[in-house]
Formats: sequence, structure tokens, C-alpha cells
Amino acid sequence: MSLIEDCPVASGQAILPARITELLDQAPAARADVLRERLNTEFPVLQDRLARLYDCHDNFSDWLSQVVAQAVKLALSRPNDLWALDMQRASQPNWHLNGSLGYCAYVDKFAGNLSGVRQRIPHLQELGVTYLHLLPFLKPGTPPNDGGFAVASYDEVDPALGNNHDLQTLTQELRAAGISLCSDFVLNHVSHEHEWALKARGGDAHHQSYFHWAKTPEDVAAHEKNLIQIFPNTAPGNFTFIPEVKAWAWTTFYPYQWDLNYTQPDVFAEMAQSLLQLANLGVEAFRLDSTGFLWKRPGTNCMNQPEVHWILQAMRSLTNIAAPGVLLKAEAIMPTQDLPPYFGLGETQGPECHVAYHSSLMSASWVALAEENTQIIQDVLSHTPALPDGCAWMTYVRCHDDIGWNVLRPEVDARGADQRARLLHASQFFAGDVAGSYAQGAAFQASDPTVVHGTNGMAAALVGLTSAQTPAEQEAAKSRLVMMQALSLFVGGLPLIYMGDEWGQGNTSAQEIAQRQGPDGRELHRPIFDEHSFANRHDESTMQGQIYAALRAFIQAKKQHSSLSATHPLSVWHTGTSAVLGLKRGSHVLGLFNFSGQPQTLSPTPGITQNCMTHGTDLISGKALDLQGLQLAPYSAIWLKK
Ligand code: OTU
Repeated sequence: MSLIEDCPVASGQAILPARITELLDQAPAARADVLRERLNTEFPVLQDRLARLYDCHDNFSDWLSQVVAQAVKLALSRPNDLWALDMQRASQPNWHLNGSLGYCAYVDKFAGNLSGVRQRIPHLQELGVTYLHLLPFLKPGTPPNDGGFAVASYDEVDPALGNNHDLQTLTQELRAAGISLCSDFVLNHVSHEHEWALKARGGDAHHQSYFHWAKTPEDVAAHEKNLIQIFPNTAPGNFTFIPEVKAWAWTTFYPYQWDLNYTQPDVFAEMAQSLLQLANLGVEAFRLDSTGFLWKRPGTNCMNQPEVHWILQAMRSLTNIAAPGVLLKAEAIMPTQDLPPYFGLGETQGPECHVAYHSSLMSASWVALAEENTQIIQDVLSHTPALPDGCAWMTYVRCHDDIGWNVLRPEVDARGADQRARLLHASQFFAGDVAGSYAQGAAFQASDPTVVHGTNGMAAALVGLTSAQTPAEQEAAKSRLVMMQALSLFVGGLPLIYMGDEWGQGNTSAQEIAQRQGPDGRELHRPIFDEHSFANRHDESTMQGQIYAALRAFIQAKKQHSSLSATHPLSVWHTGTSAVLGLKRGSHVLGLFNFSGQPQTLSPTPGITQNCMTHGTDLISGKALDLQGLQLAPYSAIWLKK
């Protein structure tokens, strides 16, 4: 299926195609000069990566020049304010790391539609948000559509949420408020109602080549042997029979999500164009969904193939030409060891994504909470590399997906053959199936009780806030929630808060779930934003007010103290007790996180003396603290500065 094996890699000096020099000669001089400079750096990269992928196709050079011309034209038509933003950011590669805070929400559940999101801007500013990820808002296929992750048109906003003009207005208002809008960009698959899929069904051979097909049941079986199942319960298998084509379309996710065939150069060119057009509407960041699956190599599990990185590096290069202020975020829910290449640290080095989700840290934090032991977080952090300039981990406690446990397999396997049981325990714990568990989540996609997959539920339900009966239980649950968020804020270059978690919203009600399209357990943590409870956020006599105040204190501290910035290296600081995680940021800041339900006392250990930090000021209370003999309340987080 892959065409690249025999492709020679182009080498030698990259010379700009005549088509491009002509375009630039006719363009206004100021922009043309800047673009010539950008192309000096980017054209050789682009030529190299795209030649690796597509050089064996006829007319590669002509195709390449069209792709570049398309980017240059979009750069020339980029609105002035965005052009200026690009120029400003080019001189500050870490612009997105400065006290940044992400927030993630569904447009309809958070605010009704895109205009409604504009009304929310003051709330986002109050919290300190600088980056807003709105879950898919492009035109989706008819429901069920995986919450919008089955896109029918990348060039149009979902009419139920607004139109392209609304999007542009929203991005402008957000920008004026210091907030960058992030849009999902589903690279791996399109809705079966996308024009390409409709044409393919109609017999158009060119558009059939935009997808992957298996011709016989034997072909399907041969592929399936090596592939994992993402939704084994609700969408078993990776292929869907399409009667009109008399073949099986490759559908890694739901049957209505057809995987794109990136061996077809037009797929790459069209997707790149749509992305850059959205950038010109003011979208400042793209969450590149399911990046790990972009390239299929028969005989492998078809994940994280080298070509994935050539595709992403080529996308980055085009972005650097047409919209260099834009961030690319890899959604690659993979073990930590598989992530460095998404930052361009793999075999083929070079700029790739600016941000990637640290899903292992997220999952490990939940395991640590269930085990009241932070060993697994330390194991994950030991696999977490320092990042190149301009790159950041997106840390988070919850998001719109399940908590996947399998990303932690390398860490648990390294601790012994019997250790996978810990993941099963965590999933049972958060489903509330373990004696003493306070959690009200649910297992995801696991029909077999001995197999772990994921866990659903809002953070408040998982930490026991919604099950708490007594003030002491409420207090413990609140502390768990705040401590988990404080850890994410401490580690992340770009920490992300999921809608409602800033004040402890609980699960979607059963009644509400019953009304939703398509059976998907993840609806449990996709509630409609509860306006009524949110209104309590400034009232500290309420639970919502206490959570909101505690969280904001950490957010503010992160913004005020540049020594907390992720540009300073992170290291594990041995606290002497595995219930308490100690993390140093640079040499002056220490974060302590007590994952146990018992108070913990720090005792003098080699860690304390070795690292020369014996005391500090609590960045939240302002109190001077001595680390020797320091008492940590159950589930508390303390940030100290020397
Ligand atoms: C992503 O998810 C999205 O976040 C999901 O909401 C979509 O359903 C999915 O893509 C398809 O578009 O594996 O790396 O286990 O973590 O599906 C991509 C559930 C993914 C998700 C998983 C994930």
C-alpha cells in the first residue's frame, strides 16, 4: 500500500521554482521580501520531506511548486493583523509558554454556538485563559459523527454553530482578549459524507484513491492481524464494507470515519490548503487529531510510522511559510517514548509540532491517586525528554476523551510481568468497583472485565466530589481535584483545563445521555455547562467557589513567577516517601504533591540535602516553610520558591 519504499530522496541545492519567483516578483515588496527569506529556510525542508513521500509520482516537481504556490498565495492574502502577529511571534519562539493556560470546551455545551462563546470571553479572562480549544466546529457528517470528529467539510463552520464570518469575529475578539483559538484539524479521516467519500462511492477512481481499500475478506483479515482496536465495543474492526465500491474502506475509528490515504499527494495538498485557509480566518492553533495513524504500512500496527513525521514536518514547513505564528499540536495518545518524534526529535529531525499532549502523565496521575503512590509518575517523568526551544507539553487532568490506561504499559511492564494488574485496578477503582473507592466513573470499551481500556467521567466524579456524603469527604475530594490540577499546572508548558473542571462540574445526567445520538460512553463527561453552579464561583461558602479560588491561586502564581515557567528544566526531587511527589523547576522552585489520604511529614533525606533546598516561601500562602519536618495535609499541593 505504501509507495515510498523505492523513492529516491532528492538531494542537492533547492532552487525556487519559476512559478514562485514570478508570484513574488508581482507581490508587494514588503511581503515578498519576508516570504523570500522564509522560503530560503523552508523550501529545502519541504522539498526534502515531500520528495521522500511523493517523488515517485509523475510530475513531482510541478506538484511541489503548486503546493508551495498555494501557501505563498495564502501568505500574500493573510489579513494584516495576522501577518503582524506572525512577525511578532517569529522573534519570540516561546511566546506560548508565558503563563499560558488552556481551556477546552464543546461549543454547543459551553455556549450554544460561536457567538455564545464570545459572551464567555470575560469568564475565560477571569480564569486566566490564553488558549481556547473548541472541540470540532467544522461542518460534520449527519449524527452520529463522533462529536464532530467526522468532518464533512473543512472549509465551512458547522451551520448549527454559526458560519465562517462568526468564526472570524470570534477569533478577533479572542485575540483582543489575549486568547488564541485552537481548532481541531482531523487529519486522519473524513466523514463518509465528505465530498471525497461521496465521489468515491459514486465510482470516481481519482477520489477512490483518497482512501485505503481492502478488496477481499482475506485482505481485511491480513491487516486486522496487526492492528489495534480503538473502539472495540462500539466500532469493532478497522474496515467497513462499502457496497458501491465492492471493497472495504479502512476505518480505524467509527465506520463513518474513512481514513485518508496520504500516499495520494492530492490528499496532502488539499488538507494543507484547508488548514492554511482556517489560519487566515484567525485560528491560531491546530489540534492535529489522531496523528499517529496517518500512514499505513502493511505488516505493522500502522502507528507512528516514519512517514507520519515527514507529513507533519511538511505541514509545519508550509505553516512556517504562510502563517508562522500558528501552533501545531500533536494529538498522539501514545506511550511517552513514542512522543519525542512529534516534536521533531525522531530519526528525521526538524521542526514538527509545537505542542503535544502528555497523556501518560495524565493517566499516571490517576493511577497514582488510586494507589496513593507516585512511583508511576516518576517512571513516566524519567521517560519525558526536555523539549526543543518553542516546544511544550500540554498537560491536563481530563479532556473530552476517556483516560486511556494502555499508554502506561511500558512503565508498568518495566516494573515486572505482573504489573499490568495495576492498570486494571485503576480502571476498576475509578469505575467505583473497588471497595473503598470514592469514584463515580465508568469503564470505557471494555466488555471483558480482565482487559483495561479506558475510563470515563468528569474529574469531579472521579475524585469523589459527587459521591461525598460528609464535609470530610467533600474536603478530601476537593483537595484531590485541586492537587491534580496543581500538578498539571506545575509540569505543563501549556496546561489545559477541561470545561467545568475549574469549579467541579459532575457527570452528564443519565437523562441527558439518553437523549444523545449514538452510544458512546464518553458522553458521561460531556455535560452541558451548568450555569447555575458556575454562578457560585465567587462564593467561597460553596464548593464551586472553593475549588475555583484554589485553582485560580495556582494559576495566578504560575503567571506571576517566571521561575515556574516550563523553560526551566524539570527534575524529580526525592521526598523520601513515595506518597509525595517532589518536582524541581530550575533550581529555585519546588512542587510537592501528596497523593495520599494521610498527612505526610518530610524527613531529612539525602534528596533534601543534595539538592540544596532546605526552605522556601509557599507561593500560595506566602508563608516561610522549612522542608525538614514539613507537614503536608492529605492530598495537598505546595509550591515553594527559594
Ligand atoms: C481522537 O481520539 C479524538 O480525541 C476522539 O474524540 C475521536 O473520537 C478520535 O480521535 C477519532 O477522531 O486515538 O490519537 O480512546 O483517546 O480515539 C487519536 C479514545 C485517538 C481516544 C482516541 C483518540
